[in-house]
Amino acid sequence: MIKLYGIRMSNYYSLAKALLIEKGLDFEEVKAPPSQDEDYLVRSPMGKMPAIEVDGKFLSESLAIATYLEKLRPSPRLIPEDPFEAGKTLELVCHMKLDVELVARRCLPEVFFKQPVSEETKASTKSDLQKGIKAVSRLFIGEPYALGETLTLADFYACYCLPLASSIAQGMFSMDLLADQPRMQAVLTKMAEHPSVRRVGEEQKQ
Ligand SMILES: N[C@@H](CCC(=O)N[C@@H](CS)C(=O)NCC(=O)O)C(=O)O
Repeated sequence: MIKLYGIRMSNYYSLAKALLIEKGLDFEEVKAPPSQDEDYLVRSPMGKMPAIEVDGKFLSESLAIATYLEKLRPSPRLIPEDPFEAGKTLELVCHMKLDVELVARRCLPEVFFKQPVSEETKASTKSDLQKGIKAVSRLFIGEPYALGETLTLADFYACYCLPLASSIAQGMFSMDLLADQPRMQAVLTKMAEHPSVRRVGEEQKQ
């Protein structure tokens, strides 16, 4: 059985968990807060969560995990079979991950843990975040899902990247990151009711 390492409050742990549920795979959750201890780094070389264990072997990075799960259990398909559409899905995933979530994360210590970040960091975060959300907006072209009529991996990344970035933008800059993004808002509303995502949310409260 697949083991999922991390803690439930993590957005990327929640994403990996939602994908395991979506794919109908059996898995066991192992509580493992991030650490730089050697036994943790064996599972996840940057000491981050999530990581999974399969037959005694480890895999970290949510996108690597998502790719593995897609190959392991192709149905329901979350990365389109068409090569170009598959590329477009991963393109959108990468921009949400790298140009929105990861950028907002620079100010996470101040917003969530009252650990001040520098004025320089705040300024670069604000401008990079505005650029990142515009980039994502250009690619977020579908309805009712991010890329059209079919649910894809991009919808899961939207669900677990955009709300975190939005809370940080609100807490740090009083900025409503999604104010002019009705498509993103509609996807977040739809995904909040999606069964695997709901289960993750319910179990997070336990
Ligand atoms: N690129 C990684 C990011 C994972 C990540 O940022 N995890 C956070 C929790 S949501 C973490 O472990 N942070 C602890 C740390 O940075 O030391 C992925 O996609 O899995």
